Amino acid sequence: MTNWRDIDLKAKQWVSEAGEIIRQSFKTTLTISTKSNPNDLVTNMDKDIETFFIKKINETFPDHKVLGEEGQGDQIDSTEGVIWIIDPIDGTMNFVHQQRNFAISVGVYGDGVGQIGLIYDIVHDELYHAFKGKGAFMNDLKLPMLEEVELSEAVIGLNATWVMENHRIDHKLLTPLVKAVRGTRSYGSAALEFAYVASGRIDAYLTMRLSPWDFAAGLVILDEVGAGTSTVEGESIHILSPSSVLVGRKNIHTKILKNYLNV
Ligand code: 2AM
Ligand code: CA
Ligand code: CA
Ligand code: CA
Repeated sequence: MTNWRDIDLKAKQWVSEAGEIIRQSFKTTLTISTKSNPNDLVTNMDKDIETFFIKKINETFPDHKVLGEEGQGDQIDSTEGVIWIIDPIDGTMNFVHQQRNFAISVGVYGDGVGQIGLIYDIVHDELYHAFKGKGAFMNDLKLPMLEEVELSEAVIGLNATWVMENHRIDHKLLTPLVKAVRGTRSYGSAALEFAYVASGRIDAYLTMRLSPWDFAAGLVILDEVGAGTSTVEGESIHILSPSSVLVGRKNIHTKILKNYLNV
């Protein structure tokens, strides 16, 4: 039988150690390169931190699999077994430009079911964590279940990209939503946006293109506070596939799907 408590302890220990490595890296010079386009950045630290996790996991749990953004983990085509889904640095552009507003994101799934979610905001020393069925926390503080708010009093996480012409969504759909809400924010780290929805700092988050390592941890944490989570088509998010994502307080999630995304 899988000992999820033991996995949780180790995951937290390694996230904390990885955070310290990243903190130390502020004193050194980063090597920065680009991936899919000139604005898609990656640094030596993204790769080093992913390698750090893979080494620890392979040594301690040789039968577990790892899926990481930088591609040094396993080739995975089934949700069977224990899979660690890791984004070593989520918000690399912020890491490079601001040295803040980025996080380590670690989700651990068993046969496709999210069991552990950790999002660590290193600079603020804020660890958002959840263990399936045991609630979500920010450090030692238990996060309350999310309550309803009026859309007119909601602040939503939304990148300006999706309100301009783009090939993923009819941008005209979102203009009325931007008008209806109290305000919009874009933090540049999907993991932190999930953590902020979970902790009530924002009321929803909508984005058109994320990968498993962006949402694996966030979805576990959001489940524990009773958030609504789906694709923008209102379907459930598949844990191993790229996806659009809409998460938020249940009533806001439903309202955005029905009244703005025409689901
Ligand atoms: P990353 O920093 O780990 O790459 C930025 O808006 C958010 O979207 C970040 O969480 C970023 O994760 C994520 N993202 C996903 N795909 C991306 C891409 N192709 N280019 C830039 N950011 C991407
Ligand atoms: Ca990236
Ligand atoms: Ca990411
Ligand atoms: Ca990343």
